[in-house]
Amino acid sequence: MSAVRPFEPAPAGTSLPSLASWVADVAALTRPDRIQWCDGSDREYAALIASMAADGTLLPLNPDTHPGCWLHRSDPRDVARVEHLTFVCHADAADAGPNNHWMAPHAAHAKMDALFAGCMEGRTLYVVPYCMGPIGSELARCGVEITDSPYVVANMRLMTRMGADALTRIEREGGQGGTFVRGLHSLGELDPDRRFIMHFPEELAVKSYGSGYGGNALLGKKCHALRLASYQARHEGWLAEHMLIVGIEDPRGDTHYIAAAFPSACGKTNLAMLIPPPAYREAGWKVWTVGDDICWMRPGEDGRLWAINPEAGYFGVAPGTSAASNPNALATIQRDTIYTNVALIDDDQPWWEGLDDRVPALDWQGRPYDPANGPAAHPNARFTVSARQCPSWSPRAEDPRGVPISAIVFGGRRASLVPLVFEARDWTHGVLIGAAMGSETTAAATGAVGVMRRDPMAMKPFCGYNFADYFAHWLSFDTPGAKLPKIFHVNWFRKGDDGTFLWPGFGDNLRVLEWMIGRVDGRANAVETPIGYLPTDADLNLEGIALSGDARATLFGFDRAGWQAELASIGTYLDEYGPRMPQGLKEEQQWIAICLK
Ligand code: GTP
Ligand code: SPV
Ligand code: MN
Repeated sequence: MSAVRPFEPAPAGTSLPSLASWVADVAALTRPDRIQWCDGSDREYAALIASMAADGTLLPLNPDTHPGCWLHRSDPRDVARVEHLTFVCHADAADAGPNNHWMAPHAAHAKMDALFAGCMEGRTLYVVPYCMGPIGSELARCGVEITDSPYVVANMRLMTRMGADALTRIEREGGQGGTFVRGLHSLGELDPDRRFIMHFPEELAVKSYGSGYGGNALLGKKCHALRLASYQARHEGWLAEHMLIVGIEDPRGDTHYIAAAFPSACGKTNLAMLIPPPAYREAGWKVWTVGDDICWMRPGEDGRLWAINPEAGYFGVAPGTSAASNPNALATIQRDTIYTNVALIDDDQPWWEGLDDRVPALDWQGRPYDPANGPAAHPNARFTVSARQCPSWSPRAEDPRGVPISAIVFGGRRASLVPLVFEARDWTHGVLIGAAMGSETTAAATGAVGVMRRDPMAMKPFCGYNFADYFAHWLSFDTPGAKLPKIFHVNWFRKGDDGTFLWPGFGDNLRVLEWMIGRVDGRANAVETPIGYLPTDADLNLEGIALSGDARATLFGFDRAGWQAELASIGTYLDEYGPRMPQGLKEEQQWIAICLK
């Protein structure tokens, strides 16, 4: 690596007094050696990368195969979100709900400020202004992250609209009495015992200490765009959701936009970048990626829900990404990508389980690869990359109005019971289907993997307030003028007796989306059951895929006894929220339970 070139930061400071005084207060507490206001320029990014390459934070990857790509090895104790250390600090504990860890705001501030005291000595304090959503969009919201991690700054540059334009918007809105989210982050000592992610929804603030990883540290993502935004959205009449947004263009040239909520590491990035099966491609089907993780949507004047992707990049799961499963993602990450915790081939190419059958030389910790140490890449190894590099990137991702949503899809990892796809009878039923979502846990958060838990709307780790109030907010969209999307539930992860997935998934998921669009347009058939409308295997185009009779029966079947037990379990879950749970949702659950008798 060449020597670090000296870099002159952009003229420091801001014309917004509230921002200037917050930065000054944080600097007085954390005592950094220097302060750098980030402008988001290429030059600034290049200088950050060069300094991290010089100190070993980033390792160069093979420049012939992966130009502009870098590897970061995180602290081995810091590899995923930490739900047990994540708190939502409302003044009233009941507002956080049983779905969140809670701490009183004054106690949380005191705890965090003690950790932050002097923590940036010898370090640079970076001020990172960012915008979530297209800069000119009324749906977009801004924030400022203060961090002492150059890795976080570089990732924020890829994941958000970061820099001078965002600062200009923050200053303009601030001058008119507007607010911005204040996120304070420090790597601290990367000690799991001194690690907390604290949210203060009523103050639009986040304090995160002791982790440099993903959703713990890139505060625009889960902390702002989901936990704080969901709370803001409730008060302002919109929705902030853990959903991908994908446009499906049919051979006539009509595009339907679909938003889908799957829990972490359950297939959002893959569905958002789907490549149609060959026969669909030849017929003229196209897929457009608007977003792969987060969706902000609100009712438009026409009564439909209009959605933006607040992010500008992907922080995607590497393991499992291959030329067969997700060629669009693989093409996206050939250049200008930061890889975290992947393995290396002997010529410094990145590698992970499921990529291909080459043999890795070094594992994610930089040790010579030995299968006895576990997988070569960490199961939550990730890539960070600008969304625009994706071959299926939709230019509508920059549309300040967003895109109109035709269908909302919920889904989880369910080895048993739950069929491939079914449709809600109406909005209230759809909200119940979302509220009742279950899924097996994944490596995206620390803790046991493969444990079935309720993960309503894929928001269990991300809803910034009481789920009972959140479900009530969802129900409130069903107003007389509303033209709401149809709601569906999918399960790509149903297993057969031999433990293998019954459904081929990935590109073939388009067959299921085609049926949904047919339902939205009133063309496709379904059978009514107590759990909703189910297609038969004849209602989907299954041409060209091998599915045994048993697999068909399981994927399109309806197990009455199994669902009776499931509805009882859903009822118990809703009751955990006490009288705050909307009556309409409980009545819906009780009605379905009766129909199943
Ligand atoms: P987060 O970024 O954590 O929110 O995850 P995500 O929801 O975007 O999940 P992603 O698309 O990255 O998929 C996670 C894992 O699920 C990868 O290992 C994929 O290969 C696998 N996967 C995705 N879609 C399918 C599918 O249709 N079928 C099967 N069997 N596996 C899938
Ligand atoms: C998730 O866990 O849902 C992610 C990755 O998208 S992280 O940014 O770490 O939250
Ligand atoms: Mn996610």
